[in-house]
Amino acid sequence: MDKKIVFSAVQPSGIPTIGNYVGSIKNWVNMQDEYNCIYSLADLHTLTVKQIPAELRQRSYELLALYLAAGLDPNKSVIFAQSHVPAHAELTWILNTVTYPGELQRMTQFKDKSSRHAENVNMGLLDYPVLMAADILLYGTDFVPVGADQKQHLEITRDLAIRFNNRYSQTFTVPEPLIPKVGAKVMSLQDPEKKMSKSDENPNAYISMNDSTDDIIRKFKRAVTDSEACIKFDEENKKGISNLLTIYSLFSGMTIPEAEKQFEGVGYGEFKLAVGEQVANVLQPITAEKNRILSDKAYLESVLKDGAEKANYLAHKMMRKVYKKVGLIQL
Ligand code: AQP
Repeated sequence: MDKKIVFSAVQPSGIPTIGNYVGSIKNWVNMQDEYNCIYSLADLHTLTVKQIPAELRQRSYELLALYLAAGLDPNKSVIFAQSHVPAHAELTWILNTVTYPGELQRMTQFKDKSSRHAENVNMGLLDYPVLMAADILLYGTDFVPVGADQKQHLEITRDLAIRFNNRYSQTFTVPEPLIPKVGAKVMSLQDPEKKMSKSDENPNAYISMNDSTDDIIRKFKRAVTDSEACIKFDEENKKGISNLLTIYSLFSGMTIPEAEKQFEGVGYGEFKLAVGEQVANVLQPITAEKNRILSDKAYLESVLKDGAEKANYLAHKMMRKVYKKVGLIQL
């Protein structure tokens, strides 16, 4: 039987956080043998928020180096930049013709980002989910490993696929999200009501995949918790501590009950230090490997070139089918 297809992407909108890592990239690595995996740098999506061009370019190399350091293998998976495959923008246009503005205006991310970037509420920000739907549908994707924040965008992707198929006959596979049971939503260290985001204005709110051991430990020491002095998982009443327990469990391989047991009777200060040290121990070799790969631009560009070739081949095939279905002349 043919392997199922997996697609996912991260935006080079900042240095990825441990949220991006455990919510998505880490899980991608384990899927490479079982599935045909296609992993992208969502650089076109990143333009929906104002960027400094030179920084965006550098962060794109950084993100690619991180993919490789984390264990993505260009011999097993297609790894490419979205902007190197014009079909992503082409399919977005076609899907726009079956999308209603009201359904985009209702998206939580759109509401959140337009309030955070009130000076730049652009069409791209509104259309973000349609470009994401195009990313996914172009490759006949079966599964999309993402964090919980992207669930709503996956739902609209499914709606658009079904709507297009109903109007023009069966064309797109309707994809399923794969959301991890633990780590689907790592919360901010400064406001545990909010998810951890790489573009947060306050660098103490997130642990980036570039942070030094000292930074990591300092940020965990400052993490907002509560005054109860009891290390117990309770997402309703103890959001900060529950978030730290989740992070500890993800980086130590322990279950949450095992971690609770380990820290029974321990003070918050000691607990936060242990979480920081554990995270730093896991990140340190990945960061070192990322920096090593990053110094070899020629290698990074060869990976992108090879990935773009493979992705363009697949995407072009789908676009021919789509253009035919909607009634455009094929030459
Ligand atoms: N806090 C999180 N916990 C678990 N998973 C997360 N993801 C993001 N934040 C968390 C997952 O990471 C993948 C890539 O996300 P993205 O770069 O496409 O955009 P995003 O979801 O908007 O992530 P950020 O970090 O919040 O970026 P900015 O700050 O630029 O908006 C997705 O699978 C996402 O679910």
